Amino acid sequence: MEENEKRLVDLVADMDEDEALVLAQEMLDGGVDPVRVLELCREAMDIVGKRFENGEYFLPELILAGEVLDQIGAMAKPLIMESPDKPAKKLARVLIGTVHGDLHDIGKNIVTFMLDINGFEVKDIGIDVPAAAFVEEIKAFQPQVVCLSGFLTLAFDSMKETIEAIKAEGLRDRVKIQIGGGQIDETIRVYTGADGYGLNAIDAVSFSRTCTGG
Ligand code: B12
Repeated sequence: MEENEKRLVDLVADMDEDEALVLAQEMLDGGVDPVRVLELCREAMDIVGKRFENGEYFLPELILAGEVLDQIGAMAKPLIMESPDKPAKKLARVLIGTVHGDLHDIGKNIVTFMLDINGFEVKDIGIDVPAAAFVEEIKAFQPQVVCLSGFLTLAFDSMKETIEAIKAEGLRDRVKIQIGGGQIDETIRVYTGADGYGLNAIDAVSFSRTCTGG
């Protein structure tokens, strides 16, 4: 990792909001890939999470970290949108939401944004979404892909319930389901009954492309 990259991770993790924003802007102005800048922020969030687990940080720090990330996201997103390989027409419909019991949405918002600029028609139904709401939206919006996001461990059960509800309504064969956020792996994918899992927004785009031939 380059020196500036490491400094950005440290500044965000150390809650040095003003300096973090200045450095992020400098890096973006200097031509650093905005997707890379967002990835560095995600790494910083892992450090924030560990400090929270260890009792060094508390809820206010989690909230502040989320705000810093939102602000850096707002700087980076317009630059990602200028990218020349952006497809002109919408490819397929993707429904996305954070499952019930879970309020984390920064990662979901990045995934939504990346799907959108990569040509998918994305409907984001927010946070703490009950299984029944996913079912209704599948009926109304008719997506080819459903993305379930969740960061908490308890989200795994909500994802499983959501997929079971989709199955119970006879809609399971109509959609490909991908899960993401937090500590998700193949074991969790099997547990929840999803078709795939992803670790970042790029995985979400690749999965949706593969599923829809886009
Ligand atoms: C910011 C934050 C918050 C903010 C959230 C603000 C918001 N608007 O989202 C606030 C303060 C609200 C919060 C609250 C809580 N939090 Co919190 N939070 C975090 C923190 C520090 C960062 C999360 C984040 O935004 N990361 C950055 C984004 C960009 O990354 P991401 O979410 O992983 O998303 C990427 C990928 O996962 C992926 N992705 C995401 N969704 C999807 C979907 C699909 C389909 C795909 C393919 C990919 C994908 O792509 C994204 C972009 O690359 C994490 C620690 C950490 N390790 O990150 C703890 C963390 C998630 N929180 C935690 C906890 C415990 C809580 C609280 C219970 C605290 C409390 N005592 O109240 C509450 C729970 C509230 C609730 N019911 O949800 C724990 C969870 C532990 C667990 N295993 O369950 C963590 C891990 C901290 C820790 N180590 O203890 N939190």
